[in-house]
Amino acid sequence: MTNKGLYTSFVEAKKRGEKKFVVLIDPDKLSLRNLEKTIEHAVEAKVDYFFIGGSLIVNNMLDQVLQRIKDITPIPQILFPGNAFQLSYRADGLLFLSLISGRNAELLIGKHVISAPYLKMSPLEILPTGYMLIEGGKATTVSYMSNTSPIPAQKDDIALCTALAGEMLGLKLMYLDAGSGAINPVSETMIESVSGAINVPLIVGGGIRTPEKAYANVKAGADVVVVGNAIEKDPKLILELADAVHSMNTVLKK
Ligand code: 1GP
Repeated sequence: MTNKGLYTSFVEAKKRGEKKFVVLIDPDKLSLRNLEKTIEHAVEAKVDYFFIGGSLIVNNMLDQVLQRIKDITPIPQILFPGNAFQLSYRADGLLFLSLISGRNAELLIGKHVISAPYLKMSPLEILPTGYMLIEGGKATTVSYMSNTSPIPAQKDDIALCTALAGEMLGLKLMYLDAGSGAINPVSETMIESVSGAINVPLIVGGGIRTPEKAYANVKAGADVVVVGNAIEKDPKLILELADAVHSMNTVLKK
């Protein structure tokens, strides 16, 4: 459980108003050929972090994917685990997720108790994260697997109070997620409400497909934008999405 400076990098960027773009890689969904292309575009686009994870991970690609990325680029790799088995010392950090939008005790604290001793010995930087599932227009794997209901899409006030409570409990990052492949991504009004209420960095993902939406999210207050699905379909999109998020940084410098 070492300090690799990942959390500091999120906080320092937030202080400077600098926005970060993350490529989410689900080792289940990606072919090795697509992985190479994805890494190539990510390096070119100056992507800030990789999140690596999926709800299931039924193949044995996790270590291979982590190693392959490491061989090519120093862009930090953060595990975004769908369950307690998705751990690897090859990554740099781990989002230690507490599913605070749900009421499943196992995903609020139960699984964490089981994995804590292992993580304590690991070289991973642990990033305590309040994970909030927001209704995104279709049933998601996370919702089904976690046996929890998402926060209704229009209930900005519930999202705000949940994030506030998560921050008061000491969680260091907040993640608003409409779920992978969501039809409706998290709304800008919800992002604005939540980001205005908390001090910790805010991550937003789920169903983001266009540079316009990525830009609208950072403008509304997201500190970090995550895209997975759209990039799996078209790795070239990484460049436009990263540019859209990072263009906010140029605006701020002026
Ligand atoms: C899902 O936030 C991520 O957990 C990314 O979602 O795959 O829809 O981009 P997409």
